[in-house]
Amino acid sequence: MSSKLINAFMAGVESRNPNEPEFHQAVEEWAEVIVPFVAKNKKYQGHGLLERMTEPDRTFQWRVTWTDDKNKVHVNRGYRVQFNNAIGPYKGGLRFHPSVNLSILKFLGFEQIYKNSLTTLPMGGGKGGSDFDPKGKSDMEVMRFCQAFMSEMQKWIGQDTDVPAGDIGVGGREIGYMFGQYKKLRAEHTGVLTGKGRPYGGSLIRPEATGYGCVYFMQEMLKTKGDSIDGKICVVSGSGNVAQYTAEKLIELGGKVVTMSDSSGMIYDKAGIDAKKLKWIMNLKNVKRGRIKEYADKHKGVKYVAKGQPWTVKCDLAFPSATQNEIDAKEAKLLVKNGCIGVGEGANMPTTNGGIAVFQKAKILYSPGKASNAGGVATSGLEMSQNSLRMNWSREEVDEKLHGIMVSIHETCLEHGRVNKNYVDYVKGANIGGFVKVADAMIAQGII
Ligand code: NDP
Ligand code: 2IT
Repeated sequence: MSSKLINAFMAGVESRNPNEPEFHQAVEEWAEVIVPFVAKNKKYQGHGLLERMTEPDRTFQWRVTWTDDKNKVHVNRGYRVQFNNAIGPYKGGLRFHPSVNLSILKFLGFEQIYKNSLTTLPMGGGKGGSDFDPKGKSDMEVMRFCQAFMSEMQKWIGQDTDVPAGDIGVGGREIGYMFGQYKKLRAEHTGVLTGKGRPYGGSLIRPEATGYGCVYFMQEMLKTKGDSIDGKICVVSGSGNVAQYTAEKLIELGGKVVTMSDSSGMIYDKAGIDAKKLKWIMNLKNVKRGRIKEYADKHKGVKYVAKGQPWTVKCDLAFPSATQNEIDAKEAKLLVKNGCIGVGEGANMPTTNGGIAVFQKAKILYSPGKASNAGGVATSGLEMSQNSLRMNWSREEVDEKLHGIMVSIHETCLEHGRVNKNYVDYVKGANIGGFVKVADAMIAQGII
């Protein structure tokens, strides 16, 4: 019965949104839990909730024209998907990557609705970005692109309307340039973006938050088994913002991080990437904007595998922290076979639905990104609070709040996802936990 309802619902989503495979995938993972949940709960029937929840409130697409250092004219596409503002202003990152298209931004915006709901803070869901590739561009080229992008986007965002932040290819540098352009055009200094630099309204711990939060969530999952991070061999993918701070917190808690990667390949450091080596990586990636291969050239006993992924390496814990669909069923099976007991998703949708099924069948600790990587947007919410209060909180205060939020998300997952004494279905827990608040708000606000 359930599978008939799910298939009928998915057929509708697919026919209304042709050629959007990533969006279909994200909705399917959610629908497998939510369609049966709604079938059992009369309260959520008869409001067209699921159809409304899978249709963005509105989507903007525009031309971004900019000139490079040689005065050559370039044209890119800009997007902002304002998906759902039932519980607060639209909130979610901007991704600058050549692969960006509407399907990818709709999947990200859709997941953001439920992630933001799980944080306990009043934030709706949105996402945006561009097919612009910041790699290999000078600072001035990135600045001109960001200014051109914001010149158009500023029409639709605002501190009480829609508050973008970073994602792949958008970090402190890009947020700074976009904030400057917004401020110039609107003549207002407000918290319209998060992930800002500290001197102009940014929050301490925001750069660290996604990675730290993901590790805090893994700590909670391990606690349900009476276990901890200490002594665990950890594989991390990616070497950007999320990967770096995931590695930092793991090392601090006694984990041994043996891999990192980028889109060209992966490094395997059997001795472990310690705090000093991680600092070197942070300088390589954030200041020099180099490639992870250079780590293997510089450090002894390190293997570099071109096009390689960390999932072939024997580990206790895996932290996919690069991009979507990094782990499919084959890779998930390999991780399980090699003894992996926990997977914490720092990235958004890094595991395919086939891969998730493998983890669930093996009954290992597996949490979807919408729960485990929510620390980033949660701390963005804390940045918004500080901006509204016109105050700055200390590092300790923000970190404590972030930690408390991750513990609370975990509790929500237990409340809705506990199957028996020994097993928690975090996919079920996160999806239902995120859904109820948004659904209740939508029902209360009428058919709009
Ligand atoms: P960054 O741009 O800082 O880093 C991205 C990393 O992933 C880089 O190492 C990059 O390698 C690698 N990568 C990107 N695309 C691909 C690809 N197609 N194949 C292989 N590797 C790839 O981004 P973030 O660290 O911010 O984001 C990483 C993930 O975390 C994303 O899924 C993002 O949506 C998610 N996330 C981010 C949050 C945040 O606060 N920043 C919050 C929650 C989730 P290369 O340099 O070669 O491109
Ligand atoms: O996917 C995400 O949660 C983010 N990229 C962070 C969004 C935000 O608004 O901080």
